Amino acid sequence: MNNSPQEIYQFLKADGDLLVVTHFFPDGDGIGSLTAFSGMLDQLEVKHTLAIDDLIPEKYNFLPGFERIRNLRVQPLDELFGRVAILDAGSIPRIGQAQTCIEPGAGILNIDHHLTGQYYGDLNLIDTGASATAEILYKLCGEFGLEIDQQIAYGLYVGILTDTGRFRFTNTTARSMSICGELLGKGVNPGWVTENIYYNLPFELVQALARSLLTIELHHGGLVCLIRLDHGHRTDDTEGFVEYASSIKGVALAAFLCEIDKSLFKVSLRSRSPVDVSAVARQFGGGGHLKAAGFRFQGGRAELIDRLLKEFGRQIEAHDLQPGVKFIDVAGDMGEPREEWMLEWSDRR
Ligand SMILES: [Mn+2]
Repeated sequence: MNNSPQEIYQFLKADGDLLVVTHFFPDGDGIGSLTAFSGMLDQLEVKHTLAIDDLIPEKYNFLPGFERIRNLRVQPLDELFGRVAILDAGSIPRIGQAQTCIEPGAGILNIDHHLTGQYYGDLNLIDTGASATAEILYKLCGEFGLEIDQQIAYGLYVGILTDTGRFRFTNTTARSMSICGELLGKGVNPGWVTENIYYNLPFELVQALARSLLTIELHHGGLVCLIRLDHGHRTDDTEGFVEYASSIKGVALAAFLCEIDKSLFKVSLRSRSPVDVSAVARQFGGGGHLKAAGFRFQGGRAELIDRLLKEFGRQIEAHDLQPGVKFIDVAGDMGEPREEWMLEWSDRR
């Protein structure tokens, strides 16, 4: 189903401007892949435009090439493109309004690593074993014989760093780490990257986290932990809030209830047990992966919590989870990357 590097090369080298996009709620892999790919296209002398239909988090503005990414909500494009490369997006609707910049019958190149990724492109390069889309681009650099310059190196490093949750999710492999080691050799300063992405938080974000932490509560004998961010507080960039709930000793199931508008919730679920939270999310019209999923809910907070706790209760019973039992066998996690840690659906994205 995948196209060869030669076919992709020919597609890229064809005539006409190329539009390069990633998904809305862009994350480090989407943004880093965009800037790295842009560096690759520069070396190939391909004229291109980088665009995202969403706000682009400022914390990534240290990336070489970042300034070339166009936020379509601020600067719409009135041009139609006959060629499009879509990076790190499992389906076309994930690129939002960028779809309106695609000419009918345009050639689409799809490069992605999501397990749920669809082969929607005219050309596809999907590798679900890759920790990040950036990892696929790294391989492509080698196949095209490109030099990994600073812009490419920083973009690829940020993609892998963020999609592996700073090398701690189970999609962290020997391969992803050795690629990052090589990228350090190309001039990436890991301290500088970490400083920008993780230690440069807006004060308001930490205030929101403080408010959120005050809502934390345990249910079902300590097996379930809920955390909220209520309406009126800053709601963007709450990625990671759910982890305060899921990282508590003894917690098997965690949920972060973010009220993004009056009576509209974005809910993130995590499982540290055999419970498949994507099945829970599906009950509410959402989806995701075994260990990380999410959904949107329109309605009152009390109703949401009530329904969620009932559903968690059913799962606890079905799997016979007992308080105080450690569910995750870390030693058994070695080896192949596990798709469920690709947090694609739930928070970002
Ligand atoms: Mn990704």
